Amino acid sequence: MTDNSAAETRTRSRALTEWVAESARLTQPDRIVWCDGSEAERRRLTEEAVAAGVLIPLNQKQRPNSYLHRSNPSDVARTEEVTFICSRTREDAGVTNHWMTPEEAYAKLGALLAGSMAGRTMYVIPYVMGPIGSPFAKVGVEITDSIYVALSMRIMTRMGAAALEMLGASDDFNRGLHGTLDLDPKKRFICHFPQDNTIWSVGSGYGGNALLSKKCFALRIASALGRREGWFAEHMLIVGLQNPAGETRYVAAAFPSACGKTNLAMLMPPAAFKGWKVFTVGDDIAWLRVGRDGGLWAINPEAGYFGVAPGTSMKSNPNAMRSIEHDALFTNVAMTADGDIWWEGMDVPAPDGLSDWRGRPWDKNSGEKAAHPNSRFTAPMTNNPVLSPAAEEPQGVPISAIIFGGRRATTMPLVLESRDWTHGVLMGATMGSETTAAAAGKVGVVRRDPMAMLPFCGYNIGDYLGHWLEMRKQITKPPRIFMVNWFRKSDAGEFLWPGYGENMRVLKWMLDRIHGDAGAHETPVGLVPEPGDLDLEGLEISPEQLRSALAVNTAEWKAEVASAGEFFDQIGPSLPTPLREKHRELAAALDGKAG
Ligand code: OXD
Ligand code: MN
Repeated sequence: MTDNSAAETRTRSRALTEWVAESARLTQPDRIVWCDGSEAERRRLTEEAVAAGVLIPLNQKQRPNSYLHRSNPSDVARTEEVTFICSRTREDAGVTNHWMTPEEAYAKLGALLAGSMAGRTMYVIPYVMGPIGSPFAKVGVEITDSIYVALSMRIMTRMGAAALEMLGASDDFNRGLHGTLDLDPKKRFICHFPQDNTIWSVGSGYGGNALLSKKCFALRIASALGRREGWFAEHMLIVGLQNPAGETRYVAAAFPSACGKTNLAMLMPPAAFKGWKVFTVGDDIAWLRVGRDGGLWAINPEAGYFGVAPGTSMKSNPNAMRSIEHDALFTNVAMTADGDIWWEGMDVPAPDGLSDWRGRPWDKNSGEKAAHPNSRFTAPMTNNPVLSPAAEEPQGVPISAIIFGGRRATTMPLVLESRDWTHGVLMGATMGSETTAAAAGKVGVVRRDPMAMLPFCGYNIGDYLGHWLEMRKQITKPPRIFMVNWFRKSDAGEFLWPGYGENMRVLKWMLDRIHGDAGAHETPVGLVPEPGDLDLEGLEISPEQLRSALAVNTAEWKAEVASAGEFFDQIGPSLPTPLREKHRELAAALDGKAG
């Protein structure tokens, strides 16, 4: 076994050196490479990945430094069925998580990992989540035998020497061990040990399963750390909205996977919104803490975007398209004959000679998609032309509003304002959304997805909701909480609201509710704008269509509240009493009885 011990000796953390040695004893790699995050290293690893067929160079004139990766066709999305929270008791994991005892998980995955890196290279990837030096930031180290993971982690995190520097001699870092094995789905397990700040993931190379910084650390483990330490780790984008007077307000918004978080985070305001600017702080994950002013402050712990490719176009998200012009990795998209990328919804017709996501010649008439529906781009946030100057701000940005949103064809109005914090938490807790291709399984089924955290909460969901209520005691200046739905459809099955950049109109209404004098009317389920309360300048939408988008239909809501009640029953005794009570009040209000 060889290693580049020059980098290793740069760490002063004995705990890290010992853990790497222990992992190597278990997995038996031929070589150990400590990643330093340098440009020279990126070039070297990229050359190796190309030589091994893991990366395919794209047309370097059209897309400099950009590469395509084709995954194993059985490994294209997160696999929630084999994702486990290995807390000490089943109760600690709660009913929404799969649970395995820590002993069983370590033994089972240990047996799979034993000797699994023989003939392979082990990459040791130290990384920081959050701006370096920020009081929010945390160090993780991922050990992996995947060169694709190593190169992706360089884009998605602040990786390398700076992380070792921040760690110093400390033993306080997340330990993520990832083994690709032979990608047999039967040997695929993603196990989280919150009490040990540890993740073991085997049998998958897919981003959400294998880039352990992202869903595994920054959400599942971090949510459990946040509960212990008094902060939140959330599945939220963070966006700054600057008005023509130059004032910037920030909102954080939780949506389930593949529901347009990246689009909202990079939104282009409509032409009529002269002087407005939008800045991206983050597109997927927010870590939020209570500031000295009693408000909530947020950072984006990541340094790059792992966005859903299909549907991304110059029309839907020009800033994302610019973010992937160079230095980007693409996974499972289609490739054109001249070595560029293509996917459905790119708004350019499919050229002749396309290879599909598996590398086969694509037949337009086959009825099959050329790009996988969960194909992705990975790009550094510094590529984003509207990256917020505050993205590196160690104290984060102050949050004026929290938004929850699902993908719902019916029931949920375009926007709904909560009456108070507990009502807002109830909205988030009972949020429903149709499933998407981001996770393996059936697409389009409505499931309850509290705060868009159903697949990402690292502990008992009832305790998680309790943490949201409990934190209110410290948040003396709470952000206002809203619910949105960009996806409501007419009886004829057409979207009622144009979405994308036009969503700015809804965001502006929220800011005007908080800081100005925008109107709203009371409904049993919350406050809703009248059509005239929204700034509709330059938007062609019929009054009936807008009324349908904003409508609160009592029959639909009774069914919604009943379904949310069933979900609350499943959570059982850990569900906080104030949420049960609020839910009962809501049901009574819909029945026309005083709450
Ligand atoms: C993601 C997801 O990749 O939510 O961000 O699945
Ligand atoms: Mn996500």
